[in-house]
Amino acid sequence: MPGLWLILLTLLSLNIKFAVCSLTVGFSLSFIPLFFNFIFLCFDISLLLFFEGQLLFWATIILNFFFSLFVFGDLEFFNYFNHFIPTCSHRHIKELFDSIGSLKKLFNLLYLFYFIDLPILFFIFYRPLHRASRKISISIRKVLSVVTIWIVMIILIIYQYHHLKTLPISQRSDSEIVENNGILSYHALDYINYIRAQSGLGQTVSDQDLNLIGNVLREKREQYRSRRDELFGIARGMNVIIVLLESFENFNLNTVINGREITPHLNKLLKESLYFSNFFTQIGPGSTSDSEFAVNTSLYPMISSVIYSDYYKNDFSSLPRILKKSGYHTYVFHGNRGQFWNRGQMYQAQGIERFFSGEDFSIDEVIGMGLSDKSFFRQSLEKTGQFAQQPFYGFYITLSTHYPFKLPASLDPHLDWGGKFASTTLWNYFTIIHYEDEAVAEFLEGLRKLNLLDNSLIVFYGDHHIYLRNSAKKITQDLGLPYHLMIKSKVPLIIRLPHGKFAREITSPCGQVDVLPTILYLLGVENPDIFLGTNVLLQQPDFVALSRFFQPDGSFVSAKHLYLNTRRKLVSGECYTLPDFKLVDGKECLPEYRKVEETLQISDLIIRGNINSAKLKATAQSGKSNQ
Ligand code: GP9
Ligand code: MN
Repeated sequence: MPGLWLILLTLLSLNIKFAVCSLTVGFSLSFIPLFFNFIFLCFDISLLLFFEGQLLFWATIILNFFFSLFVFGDLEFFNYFNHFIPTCSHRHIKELFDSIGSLKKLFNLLYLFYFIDLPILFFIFYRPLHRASRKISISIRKVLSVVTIWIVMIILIIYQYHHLKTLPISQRSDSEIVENNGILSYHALDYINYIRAQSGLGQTVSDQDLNLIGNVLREKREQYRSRRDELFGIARGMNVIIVLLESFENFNLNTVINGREITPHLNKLLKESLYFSNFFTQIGPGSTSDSEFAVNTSLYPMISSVIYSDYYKNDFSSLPRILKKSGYHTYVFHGNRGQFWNRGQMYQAQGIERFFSGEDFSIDEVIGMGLSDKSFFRQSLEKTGQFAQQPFYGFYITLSTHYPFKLPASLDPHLDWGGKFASTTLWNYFTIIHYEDEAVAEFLEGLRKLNLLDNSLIVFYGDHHIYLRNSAKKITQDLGLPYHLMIKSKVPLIIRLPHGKFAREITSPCGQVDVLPTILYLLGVENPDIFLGTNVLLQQPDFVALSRFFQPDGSFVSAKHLYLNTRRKLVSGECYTLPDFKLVDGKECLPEYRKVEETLQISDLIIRGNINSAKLKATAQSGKSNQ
């Protein structure tokens, strides 16, 4: 009897923990998610019925501990990424830790609550159960009960998996799943999607969804083709040089501290470039790699997959592939090891002719995670001069400005004009950004010497903000910037046309998915097929979906609104009017929010279902012949 009590109390306490976890991060609770959580927990706990005595005691305590750890992990993860732990993350622990820097800053003592029942249960049940013999007991009654629970559970998962596909596309986000079906349903469905992706099964996309995808993509194409100005094809046939600036926030540019600029060279570059001053990061759990993905494919990074690892076998229509068709040679340069974010495999699948990774560089000067950017640029230019056949696409990924923002003593310029910022993390960051600014100037000078500066389209963009979650407010206050979450999602996008022609500032809000159509327009590509972004040179995007990993999914900026889906339920999310940042009723953002969710889910389906133009054409054809 004490054994059964222990099982029941464990079941109860775990249900409470999952419910509290949901509430803590802002989901509302209703009967169905609670019920689904209950069934999932019964499913796992049912196996304990076969144990008795000491064995039952220890098995229950251990199971309880692991589930508690799971809830705790979910909460910690949510705290940082606004999302519960996706299945894919176990393969990326190293990358995630490198990104965050340290988990210590996330820890909250209150979360020990999730373990409080363990000593209590231990204290109550240790004696009675320890005296009882330790054994495994199997009876027909127990087997029948367990099998029944498992059947109910399996039916429930299959039902949820299929039911989800019948919902309007805008209501299939992970947050809707957690809200409507509970945390454990989210994990189960995410696990199924992950296994399908890993086994190459992909996802079958219904004809109805395929038609919707086809229509949305057609609209995008028509929008792209409908307007032209003198910039169309201005860089036709030129080299395309893209520089990814690691952890580079937009607020570095034009910031003056005690009369000195942090980025004097980049500020000069802005004056001879198209400068997109309201450009947002849109990364997912794949961090830097996701920014590469968004820029090169104009699809949105996923919320629960590292695309570079899970979908590298897809036929993405990416910038290097498009350019390859017009005779371009394609190269990537990065000073870190080639397998980080599975880049080696992804690039191969993306038609990159040669990936120069850490293994190809002489690591003669180290900053933070690896090769210093000055040395990286110097060696990359040597390789470019030596190997690159023109026209070429070159993607250069920097590294030195990655957390922990520390220059080794030999390279530290000891900038003495920090004033009140001196010896703060922000000043360390600015110091390293100042270093990066010099590195960029040397790179541009190197391009000039190679005669590449004025026969290339040169793009600089930031991959994501710095992960200093709690100090963002202070930073912006100190800098005298109006504090807003918008600030920390903003990164630079700078496009230099030969001889600095057509330089101007473009203030429309835009994001990383908009880079591809914008570049293609400058290169004069007539008819790109799959892309979800907008050519920002001629049109203001309807919305910019903010990073799904750092803001709750569905958050966006548009010309009229900023919507932060902070409390999950749309009505309790924060809808601000722009440019005055006035908080208004969440419902005002509803129509745009639905459009954002629809686009994000379409992007997910394109990736999960490996939808390419051939597939879309085939559906359109079969649709016609069925009519
Ligand atoms: C690693 C570099 C940094 O190679 O691109 O990655 P991050 O941690 O920012 O994703
Ligand atoms: Mn990065």
